[in-house]
Amino acid sequence: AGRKVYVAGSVGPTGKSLTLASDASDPAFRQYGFDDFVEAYREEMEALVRGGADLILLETCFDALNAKAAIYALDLLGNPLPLIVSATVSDRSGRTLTGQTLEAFYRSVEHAPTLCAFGINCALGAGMMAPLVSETAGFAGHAVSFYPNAGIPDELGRYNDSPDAMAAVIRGLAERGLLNIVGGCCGTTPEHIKAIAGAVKGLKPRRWTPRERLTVSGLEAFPIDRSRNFTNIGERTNVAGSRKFASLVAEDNYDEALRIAAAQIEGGASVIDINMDDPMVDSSEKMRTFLRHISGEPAIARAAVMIDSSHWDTILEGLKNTPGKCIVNSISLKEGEEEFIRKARTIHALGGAMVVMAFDEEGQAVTFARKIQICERSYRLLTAAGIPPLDIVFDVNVLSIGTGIDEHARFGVDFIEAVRWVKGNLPGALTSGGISNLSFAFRGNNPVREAMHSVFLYHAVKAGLDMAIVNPQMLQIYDDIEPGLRQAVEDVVFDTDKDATSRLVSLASSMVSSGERPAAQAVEQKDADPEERLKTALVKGLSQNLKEDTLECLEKLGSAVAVIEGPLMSGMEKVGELFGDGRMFLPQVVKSARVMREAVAVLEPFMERDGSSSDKPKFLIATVQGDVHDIGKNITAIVLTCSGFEVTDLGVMVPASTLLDKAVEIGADIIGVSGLITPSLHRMEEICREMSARGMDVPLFVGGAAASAVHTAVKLAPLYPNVHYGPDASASAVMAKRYMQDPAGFMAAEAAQQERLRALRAAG
Ligand code: THG
Repeated sequence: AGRKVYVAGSVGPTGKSLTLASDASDPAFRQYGFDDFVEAYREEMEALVRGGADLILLETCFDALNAKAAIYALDLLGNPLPLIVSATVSDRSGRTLTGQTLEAFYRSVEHAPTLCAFGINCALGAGMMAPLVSETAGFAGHAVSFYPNAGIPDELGRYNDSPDAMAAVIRGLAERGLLNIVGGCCGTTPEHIKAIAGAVKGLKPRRWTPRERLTVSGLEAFPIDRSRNFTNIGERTNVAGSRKFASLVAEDNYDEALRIAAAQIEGGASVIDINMDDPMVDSSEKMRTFLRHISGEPAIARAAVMIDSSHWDTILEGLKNTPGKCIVNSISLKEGEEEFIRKARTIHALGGAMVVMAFDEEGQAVTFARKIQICERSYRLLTAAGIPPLDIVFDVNVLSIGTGIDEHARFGVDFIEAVRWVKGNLPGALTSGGISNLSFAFRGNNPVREAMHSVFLYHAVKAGLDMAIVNPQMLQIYDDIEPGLRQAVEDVVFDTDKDATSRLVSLASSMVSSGERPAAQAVEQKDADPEERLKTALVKGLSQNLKEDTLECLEKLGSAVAVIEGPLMSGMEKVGELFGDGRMFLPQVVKSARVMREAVAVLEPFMERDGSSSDKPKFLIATVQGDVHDIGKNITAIVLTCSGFEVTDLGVMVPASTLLDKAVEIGADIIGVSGLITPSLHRMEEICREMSARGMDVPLFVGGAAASAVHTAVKLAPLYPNVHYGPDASASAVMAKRYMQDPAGFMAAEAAQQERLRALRAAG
């Protein structure tokens, strides 16, 4: 028609997540790894390129780690085509399914060399997504795309946003200059696209500016912005820097190890340095396992990660298991230019920023002159190799001072001056340093070490230091340091005179070592009664005092069942409520379910043992045929198990006949099926028909995003009377309990409720 039309090769998110654990009891297990995804995406994209696509559209992304694998696959193909990355949000929190904010997600993918646009698709319909578009336009250093679905499917699986309604929302956004590319996703028709195209005709596209700073991310984005003070990188999750962390990792005690990470973040760290380089352990395996555990801990996963290792394989393992924008620590010219550039390119292709140490073929730079010479050379090589200056973080080596050795006297001041030089001469590059190295000479004397760190950091930040690896518990406010000590430290840092060190040493020996200050306390809730404490633990996903609180509830309430049905169920109900409101997001829900499981494990020995486990009611669960979504189903299975059911999980894409045969075989008391996509509603109808045909009377619970109370009442119940809608995992567990206690009462109440819905529906 005389128009230029481009064809995008669509690459989907797949039905699997690299970030979320598929088995909540084994947070480090993944069915597939990063390399499997890279291989699958490479094959798919290569075919699209060969087939003549003009660009690649990586769409409906719900997991940034999946997206990073796709971006890396495109890189392996030589980045032959422009790329659009389109994320999707899964609930009203406005986050991806894995819990990332849209900006955190964008920071994970903005490194893609041929990225030409970033945006959102699918999801909640144009109206509910409009605020997310304006949010995206606020941070994206690329063009912004937006192609929503025609609203959320209604109870009968229909998309109801009209072409005009959609076009009006999109026009409103385009008029505000927020959009570059528009279109329609699920449920839109040629009429919708026509209306949208007409509505934006003649409007000016959004203008954008390339990024000006490094922004790292975990579940949230953290700009490295000196106007907001330096970025605090927690040092305690380092096996080489903490005996305690080292022994926890060696024992695979990840619960406690995670607590150390959490304490860093509570103490102010927005990035945590993770180092597993213990010669006695497999550091790649530990890196992978620890990072995967972090993915299941929203309070820790919110922070960004610094992957600290001197083993290249461990660095790669770290990059392949980090959903956010991370920083690799470190590379250097130690092994020559070729290795240096090769590693830098790979880190960049995998989405990491990188710490570059002031090392070269000759060794570590200790003088000001050598530090700046190596940084200058590194910068030149890296930028020529296509590494963005904003992803380069120079570390000009914090070395120990106050050692009494003359050659060490200028180490402090040379670091500070080299930082100033880098910031003044290497545009865009950032600076970092490991502050605790400074005070090794005063090991065992924490008050002096704290004062040294605080004074040094104060001056280094003034000179331009962007970030520092610190122990947040060993920092003081500069002005609060006792003036005599502060002066003595300052004299050593700036090497004011020959006697500076001996003055500090004699001051130090007159001070009593105080030992490490206690770590930040877990939420204090001593006053609350034990039920309240248990409920809070569940809602917040905290397991610190879980055992004590559970046992106290047991004593107070008299039986394990009373504890499960009381505080634990009411906690799960609260979780369901918060999730429904968008005030909690999925990884937090999984965390809560895990706490529930732990609490039940504590109660298990106290459960009436007068029968075997076969006395437990049997719940058969599956995702329906044609649907691969199982996250909600898995949570439901966990919650049910924790509520005393024996759960048989048939997995995903389960045909009606397989499901019902199994139900008969095991004598299921309840069957539960789940589905996220609209066609799953038809599969549920089919199951109902089949159950009637077989003359079954087992209750069928339906759930998942596709299901609804109205669809169940209007479409399913006429096919099979004993079908019930479960709005979420905790509600389903509560319903299952109610049914088991009083089947007739439950069914009567449900039937009345469904009748009301049908009457309302019939009345329009
Ligand atoms: N630059 C970069 N990375 C680094 C460093 C750096 N990573 C490692 C290190 N230096 C920064 N991390 C630490 C961690 C702990 C300590 C010092 C630096 C430390 N540990 C105590 C000690 O050894 O006395 C505590 C020991 C314990 O608790 O067992 O001081 O410079 N890029």
